Amino acid sequence: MQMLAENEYGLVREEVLGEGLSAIVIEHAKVNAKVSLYGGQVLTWQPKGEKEVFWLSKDSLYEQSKAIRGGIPLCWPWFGAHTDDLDNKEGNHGFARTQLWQLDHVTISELGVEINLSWQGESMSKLWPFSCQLKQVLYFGDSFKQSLTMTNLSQSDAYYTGALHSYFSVSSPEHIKVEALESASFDDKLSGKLCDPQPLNNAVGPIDRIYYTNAAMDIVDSQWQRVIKLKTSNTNQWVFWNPGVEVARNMADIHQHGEQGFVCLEAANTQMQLLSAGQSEKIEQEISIVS
Ligand code: TA6
Repeated sequence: MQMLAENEYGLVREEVLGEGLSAIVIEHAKVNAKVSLYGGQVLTWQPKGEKEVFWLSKDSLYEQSKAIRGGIPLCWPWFGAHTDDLDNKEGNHGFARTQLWQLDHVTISELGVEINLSWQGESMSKLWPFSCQLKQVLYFGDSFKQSLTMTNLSQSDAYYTGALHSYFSVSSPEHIKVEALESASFDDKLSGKLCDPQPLNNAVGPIDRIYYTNAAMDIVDSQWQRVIKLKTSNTNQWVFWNPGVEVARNMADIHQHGEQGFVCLEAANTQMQLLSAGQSEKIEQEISIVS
C-alpha cells in the first residue's frame, strides 16, 4: 500500500489489484471510491449513507489483456465490434480498457476527491493506426463527474466510436424503470431491427439496445427507493444492456446470478465521430443519487 495524498478530509492510496495491476483507493469523509489504473476504469463509488452505485463482478478477472467486468469500462476507440472487423477478431470495445493508465494528479477537498488520469499510445491496432492521448478527470463526491478527452496526435484525421460503459448496481432488473428511454427509437441488437419508441417495463435481460437520444436519464429503482440521475455531454446515444440469465451463465467473469444485480446505461457515440488531426474532443457524464 502506498499513500498518495492525505489531509483532514480524507486519503488516497494505491492498492494492488492483480499481478502488475493497481488501483487508486479513496477514503473520504463524504465518499469512498476505487479506480483501476488498468483500463483507467472506475470500479466503485459510494457516497456516505448510500449503497454502492456501480456494480462490480465478484468474478471479474484482474489480468492484463482481460477487461475488468463492472464499474465503468471505457469503450474506445470503437464500440462493440469494429465495423471493418467482420469476424470481430480484434474484439469488442477497443483497446483503452486494457491499457495501463497513469495517475497525473489527486486533489482532496472538503466535498470530494478529483483524480486526473492519462494514457498515450500509437499504432495500437491495425484498425486504428493513429497516435492518441486520452485524459480523464474523475470527481467523486455527493455526485460523480467523468470527462474523457481524446486527442488525435497524428497528422491525419481519425474517427472513433465509444462509450462510458457504466454498470449500475440495482435491486433487480425487474424493479427498474427508465422512462426517458421510452420516447426514443432504438436499434435492437438482438433482433437486428430499428424499432419505434415503445414502453419499457423493466430492465430484465436479454436486452441490448442502442437508443437514439442523449436526454437526461433517471434510473428509478422502486425496491431500493433510489433514483440514479444521469446527464451527459457530447454523446448522442444511450446503450441499455442486461445479458439475462443464459448469456450471463456463459460469461466466465460474471458471478452466479450477477446479472440480477446490474443494468448498464452507457453514454455512447455509436456512430463514427471525427477526431481531426491534432485536435481534441471531450465526452462527459454526471451522475447523482436521490434516495
Ligand atoms: O454495451 C452492450 C454490449 O456491447 C453488449 O453487446 C455486450 O456484449 C456488452 O457490451 C459487454 O461486452 P464485453 O466486450 O465487455 O463482454
